[in-house]
Amino acid sequence: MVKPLIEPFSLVLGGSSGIKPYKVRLERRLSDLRGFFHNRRLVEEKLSRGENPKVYEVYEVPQEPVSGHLSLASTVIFPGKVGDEYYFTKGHFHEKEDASEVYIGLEGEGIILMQNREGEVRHLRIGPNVVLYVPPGFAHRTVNVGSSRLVFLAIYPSDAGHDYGSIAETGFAKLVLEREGRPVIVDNPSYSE
Ligand code: M6P
Ligand code: ZN
Repeated sequence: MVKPLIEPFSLVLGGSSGIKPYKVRLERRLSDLRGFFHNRRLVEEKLSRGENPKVYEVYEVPQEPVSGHLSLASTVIFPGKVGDEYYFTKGHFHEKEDASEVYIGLEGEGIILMQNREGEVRHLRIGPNVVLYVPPGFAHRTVNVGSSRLVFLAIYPSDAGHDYGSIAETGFAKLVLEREGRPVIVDNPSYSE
């Protein structure tokens, strides 16, 4: 018999952190997302005025990065935009190409952009009671398209790894922008394959 590495545990959903208790808290501000929003000039202008708003927070319950374990994380994306582009997470591929991920919507309204290595994009809505499957091979970015916090729980293999480099280099092929008060998905003019 293999000796279990850790004891079973449970978490409670809800509250300001989305899950409780959590182990690690990360925050991403506008300055951490330099180069990610399509209007880079506007980002630099805001930063030079001393505006560096918090875009999202991640509350993690990570496990050892070994096969068989699952890590848990809730993400809170604040409402906001840079120009007409809604706040979003950086987005990443998994370093382990066969690692998938499940998202469970807790609060607010969002769109998950998913893009494979061929640059094909899929998108799905997330919100309370939505369970969403990100298959292996798709980079994933979450966009808050509502006027309140977007909160969701993510469950993923703890050895999945985050590859941010590919997305930082090429961007996503689609942008989620506000047009007449509603989100629209448009081609990213600066996407490079
Ligand atoms: C979800 C999961 C996490 C991820 C977080 C923020 O909770 O996918 O693994 O870290 O969103 O997304 P990103 O790492 O792309 O900034
Ligand atoms: Zn992931």
